[in-house]
Amino acid sequence: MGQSLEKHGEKDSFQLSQLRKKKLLCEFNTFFDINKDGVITLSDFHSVRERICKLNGWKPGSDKYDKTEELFRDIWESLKEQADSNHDNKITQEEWIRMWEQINEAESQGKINKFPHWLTSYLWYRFNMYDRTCDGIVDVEEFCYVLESFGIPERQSRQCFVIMTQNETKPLNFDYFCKLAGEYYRSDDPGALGNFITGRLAF
Ligand SMILES: [Ca+2]
Ligand SMILES: [Ca+2]
Repeated sequence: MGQSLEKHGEKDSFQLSQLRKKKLLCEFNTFFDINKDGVITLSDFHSVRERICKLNGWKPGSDKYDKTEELFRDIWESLKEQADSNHDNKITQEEWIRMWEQINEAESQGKINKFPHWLTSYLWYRFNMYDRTCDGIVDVEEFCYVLESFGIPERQSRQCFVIMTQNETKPLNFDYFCKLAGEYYRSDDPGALGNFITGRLAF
C-alpha cells in the first residue's frame, strides 16, 4: 500500500516533495487538528477560536468574539469545500495533502497565482493572533508566547524567529509574514526562511 505511487519511477509534476508533505502535515497536526483526533473538523475551529478569545480576553457577546466566530466559520466552510472530497465534514491528512496537490497542479499550470480564499483569511487570523499589541509587527516575545500555547518550546521558536527575521533586522509585518508563509506552503527549498514559521527547526 502507498508505495505504488512511484512504482513506474516517474512522478506527476504536481506531486509534492517529501519536504513539502512534512511541512504541510506539521501544519495540519500543530495548528489545525487542535483536539488531536487525526482529522480537521468544525470542533477544531471551535477550540482554536476559544483559545484565541481567551488569550486575548475577548468575552462571549463582545464584538471581537463574534467577529472571530464569523471568521472561523468562513475559513472552515471554504476549506471544507476545497478539501473534504468525500463530504463527511472531516478533513483527513490524505484529503489535506490531496488538496495541496491540486493547488500545486493548478499553480504549475498557471491557473491560479494566489492563495485560496480560506488561506488568505486564515493567514490574516494567524498574524493577528501573534500581533498581540496590534502594532502591525510581530516581535519575538509575541511569537514565542503564542507558539508556546501550541506546544512549541520557547527556545526553539526564538531561534526560528531570529533566523526568519535575519537576526531581527527584518520586521515581521503582515507582508513579510505572508511571504514567509508562502514559502512554508509552497517551497521545496530546504533553506527557505519561511520553513521556520511554525517554530520548527528541522523537518
Ligand atoms: Ca481534530
Ligand atoms: Ca472527508
